Amino acid sequence: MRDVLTRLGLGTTNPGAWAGHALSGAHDGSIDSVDPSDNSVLGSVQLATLDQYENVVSEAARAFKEWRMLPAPHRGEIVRQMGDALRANKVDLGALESLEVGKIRAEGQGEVQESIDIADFSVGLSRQLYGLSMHSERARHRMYEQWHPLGVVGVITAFNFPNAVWAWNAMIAAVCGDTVVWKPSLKAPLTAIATHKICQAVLEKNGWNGVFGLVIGRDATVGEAMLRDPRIPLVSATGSTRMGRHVGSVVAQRFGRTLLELGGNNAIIVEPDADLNLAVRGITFGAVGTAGQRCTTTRRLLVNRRIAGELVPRLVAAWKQCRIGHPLEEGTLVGPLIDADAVASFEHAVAEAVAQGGEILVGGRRVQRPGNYVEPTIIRANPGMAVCREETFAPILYVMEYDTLQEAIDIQNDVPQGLSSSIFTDSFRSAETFLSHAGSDCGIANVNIGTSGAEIGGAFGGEKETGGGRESGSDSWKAYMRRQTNTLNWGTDLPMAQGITFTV
Ligand code: UN1
Repeated sequence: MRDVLTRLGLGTTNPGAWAGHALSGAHDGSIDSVDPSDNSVLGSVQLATLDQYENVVSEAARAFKEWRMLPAPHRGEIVRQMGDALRANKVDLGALESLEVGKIRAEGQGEVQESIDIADFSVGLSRQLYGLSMHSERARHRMYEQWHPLGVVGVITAFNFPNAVWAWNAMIAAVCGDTVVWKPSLKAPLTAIATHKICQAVLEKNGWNGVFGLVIGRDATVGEAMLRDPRIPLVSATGSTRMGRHVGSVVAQRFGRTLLELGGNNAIIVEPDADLNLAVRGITFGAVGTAGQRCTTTRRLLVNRRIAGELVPRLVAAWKQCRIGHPLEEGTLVGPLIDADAVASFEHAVAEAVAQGGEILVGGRRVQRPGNYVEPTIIRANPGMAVCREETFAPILYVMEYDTLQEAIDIQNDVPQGLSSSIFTDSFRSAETFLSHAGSDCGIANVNIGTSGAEIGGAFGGEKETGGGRESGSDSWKAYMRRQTNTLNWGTDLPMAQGITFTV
């Protein structure tokens, strides 16, 4: 199973700083990459020093000056080749994710597919970085806007999407003319190194170095340096709300930009007219998929009281059928949590829920086997319970009953987070109410689809404590560029705007 490590060029000890090429020499200690299915060590990574961080960012800043001059469609052509390189390595990279973060095989490969998709999207985008043109109020004047590359983009990623979330940022940043320095989670360093090497090989073949850099290091050293670095005009960060609050305030002090994708507390509303076959499947994948470790995971189920007696037992039965096992084993639907801390958070949340009046309907315990396995869990809850307002990165679904759609929408919106949301209904009126400005307050709102598994073509992100950023599709590329408004006078007079006369 572990031959993928060799095939992807990973050794037992791996350098943690890359400015295109590996930066060897001094290091700030090392960390182990640990297989969460049995807590054995997959390999170790030498952590980057501040000096190495300096080198990576200087390389990225140097490369930016040249990369931005390459026409965007030519940058897109290189990104197209990266998409092909990821295609060629999809099976191995997906398996590496299974080993390093515990995703089941289909989800590991699904994540790499997201990276391939965003590469394809970015290739098209490279010919479409459109600005508007406006009618000037002055005669013989032309006014328009253009989008220029921004500079070095810092990308901070979480363990749970150790490949695709980088790609959402890096592929788009690359066609926009930016260079990228990536600081991945210390819980998924090997996936980052393998991904970097695959894309770097493409850049090198095309004669480029320093366009993508990788710094695997401690938050307190290289992380803080990145936040305070005036050479990095944009920091795009995925992680907890606590982390995002820090990133946002530090970067704002230097008037840098942030793109934040933070915690979610996503709910599915099920109306009495819903197709329950769809609902059961959507809720199960949403809550149990990735062992509840997606930011888009379904954490709350709001079910109309009239159908709760039918839907909830069906979910309990489905939960019992979800096979827990090694992520690469055929038939496994639930792999391990990332580490022992995650298991402790799961147990803490379950205990809190019970103490606050919740009732466990299925699951609730860790699984007695090596590794960090827990049982997918359903807890009957009520919206007043404090634990239901928090994001616990584990497969726990809180079920609450409601009487009217308005009540359900109010409960759904009454949490600090605002990432994803769904309604299952066959009523046009209920669906439109949910999607209206008086409905879901989330960045993503779906009908008859679960909360997770968004396509890359749409803008991805959420409101409130989710951070307000939008990544991946639609016009998210604008975050990676700076807008310049240009007004040109092709006349023989100098009229002022607003009708002002000012003659000397
Ligand atoms: C995340 O968990 O940080 O919509 C990203 C989804 C995936 C991305 C999740 N496309 O579930």
